[in-house]
Amino acid sequence: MSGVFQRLQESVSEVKESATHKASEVATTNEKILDMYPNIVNVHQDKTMTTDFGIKINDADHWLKIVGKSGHGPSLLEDQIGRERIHRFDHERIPERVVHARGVGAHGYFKLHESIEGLTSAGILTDTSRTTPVFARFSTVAGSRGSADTVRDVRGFAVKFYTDEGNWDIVGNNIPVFFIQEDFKFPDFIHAVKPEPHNEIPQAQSAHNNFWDFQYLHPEATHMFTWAMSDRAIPRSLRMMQGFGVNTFTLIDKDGKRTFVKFHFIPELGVHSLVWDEALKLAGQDPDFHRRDLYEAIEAGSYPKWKFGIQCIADGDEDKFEFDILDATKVWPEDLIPVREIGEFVLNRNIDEFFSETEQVAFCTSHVVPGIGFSDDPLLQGRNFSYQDTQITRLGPNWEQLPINRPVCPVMNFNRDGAMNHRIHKGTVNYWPNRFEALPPGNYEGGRGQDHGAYTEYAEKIVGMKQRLNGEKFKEHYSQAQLFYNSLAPYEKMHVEMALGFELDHCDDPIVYKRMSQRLADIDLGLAQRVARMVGGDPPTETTHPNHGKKAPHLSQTEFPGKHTIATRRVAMIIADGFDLAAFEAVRAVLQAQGATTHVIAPRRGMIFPAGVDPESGTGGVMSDHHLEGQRSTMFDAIYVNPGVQSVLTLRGNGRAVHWIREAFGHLKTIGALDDAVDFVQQACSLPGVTLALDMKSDRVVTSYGVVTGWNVNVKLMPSAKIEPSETL
Ligand code: HDD
Repeated sequence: MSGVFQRLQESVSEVKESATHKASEVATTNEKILDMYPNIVNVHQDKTMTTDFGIKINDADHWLKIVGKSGHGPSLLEDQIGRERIHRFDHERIPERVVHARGVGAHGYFKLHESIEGLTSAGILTDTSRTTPVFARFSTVAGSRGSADTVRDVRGFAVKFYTDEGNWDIVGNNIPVFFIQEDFKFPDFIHAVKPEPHNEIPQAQSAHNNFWDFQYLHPEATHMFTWAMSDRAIPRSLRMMQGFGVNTFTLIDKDGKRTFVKFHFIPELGVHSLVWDEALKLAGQDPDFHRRDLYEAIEAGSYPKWKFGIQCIADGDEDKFEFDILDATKVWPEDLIPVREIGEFVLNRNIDEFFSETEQVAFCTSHVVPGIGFSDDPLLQGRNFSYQDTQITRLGPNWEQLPINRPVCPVMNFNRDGAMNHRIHKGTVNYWPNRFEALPPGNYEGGRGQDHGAYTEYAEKIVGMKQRLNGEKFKEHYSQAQLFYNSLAPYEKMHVEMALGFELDHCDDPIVYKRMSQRLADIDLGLAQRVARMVGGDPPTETTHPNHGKKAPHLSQTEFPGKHTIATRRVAMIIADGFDLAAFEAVRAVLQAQGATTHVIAPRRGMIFPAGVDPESGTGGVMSDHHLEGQRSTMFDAIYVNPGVQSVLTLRGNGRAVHWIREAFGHLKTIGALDDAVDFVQQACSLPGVTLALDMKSDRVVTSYGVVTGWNVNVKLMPSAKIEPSETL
């Protein structure tokens, strides 16, 4: 036995070593990663294949058969090794999440910069010396697990904080409001947005009759669908989205005082979006665009970072606002209730295995730690019920024991058994109270009450009638939809209009698009008229809810430009044989020095020879990463066309090269060019009605950062890090 024991010990330390052999892995190992070590199996080191019950296998390729003369023969059911393989495979799938099925996750940490001791007793929000491990999962909502990343949809933004006092989950979105006010309507809402029941069409899209029928029949959804039609629903990167807890929670201080709170994550890189045409194309060209982007950024050490902020309303002030602060279809405008930034959240480690981490991670809004509580927000109340329940279907009753879900602090209670229980409880009793406990019931060691660090509900006296209704202010649905629309930049408004035009065009039932054309008048009459004309609705001439004309800061994403940086942006450098090597190397050095990733694109993949180098020599060239047909401009933030007489001549005659430039121009991307390539770029972009203002000299290099959000505007390329949308066409 001692030999077996020794082998086990060795294998644990082997795993520890191998799992940390990369410097980046050592640097990013935290308490949660260490907690998961005993479960990590290193497939590349364990060369001996065994069955699940541990015996070594002598042939991992063939079923046991009775082999006749010809080498054929029936397979034998007695082959327990073969049976195990196939049976195990037959049961690999678990139900995908009923919503948010497609997602991607990563590990990281949370660091508090400013204690909010006056508001909460939560250790994670008061102890600035702590670094708390986190796991985040970003997702789309409507699509299946295999759907595309860049669809128009809300993005889930779920963060699990493994605190010293237990797990705290913020299960938020990248949009601060929601479609419905009560969880009661959630099943109807999700049925309406998912593919239609008779033919399961369309996948991962809201552009269909049922979704818009639901939107019309639920005026409370108006604010949220305006956000969902904005650029927020087509993010450039998951690293460039805001996160919102959406629901109203509470903070409870050590004396039991309560404060209403909303949680915010603000990305260091700013909020940026794709343009719709790009998003559509990317869905086919690279369905994993966002997943890949996150993975690559973390691998490259460009760790995505968000500031963590709170908005607070004191207990007693909740009725001072036009809106109900517990209504999840309303924002708390930041000019009224500013966001206080108190910490940061960083993702610095990729997962080791998708299924066991990203697929098995499970969040619950009801998972809060002492010092954080709920509110009577009816949507939150229902969510608190739903998440725990859905995890039982998806993962089984012991889902909280799974490595990715278990807390890093001790767990002790008398919950027992159930499928796939992994804990082995030592002791002769499994009930409470029991004869071994010295303390009277309710005073289990550690005890109750804040003094012992236990979770204590806020004591609130409630007197009321049992009824199915919400507060009066829940009945107002259009004021904040107007506020949001009014606060957008002109091109953002245009995008909302185009998005509505696209979506309603996909509805073929006139009841749906005609009614919706009327509803839009409750946001803005002009918007409703323009959309109605596009989609075949009857342009409304009046509205019962005229636009109040008010605006609020921080609703437009242009308010969140983030760090003005080219870092982590993808730049395609286009060359062909005969290119100017000196220019190429100079530009590449500048781009890389600023943290951009450069990708060489040429008519073929392989060595591309600069001017003056004989291709026959087979050396002295630059290896291209891709050929022009293998990738598309949509996959890059900017393109740069390198000079060189022969190179430019070749590219001019290459339809795909011209398409790259035109498409990038149409998507308002930075296009850099030098010398003779400038003329080529200008000509390629001289589409009817479009003029390209290129302000570049050969001695200056464009180092602008990637995408601006806009459509049909002229782009002026500046030699400095700046892009200016000029007049709209
Ligand atoms: Fe939900 C998953 C966010 C309302 C029921 N939700 C889920 C996820 C996110 C959100 C990010 C994915 C978590 C993950 O990555 O595993 N949901 C929200 C937000 C809402 C919201 C921001 C509004 C404020 N959700 C909501 C309601 C209900 C649910 C009203 C039901 C009453 N949500 C679920 C669920 C899911 C879920 C069915 C599916 C998978 C899961 O929980 O773990 O329980």
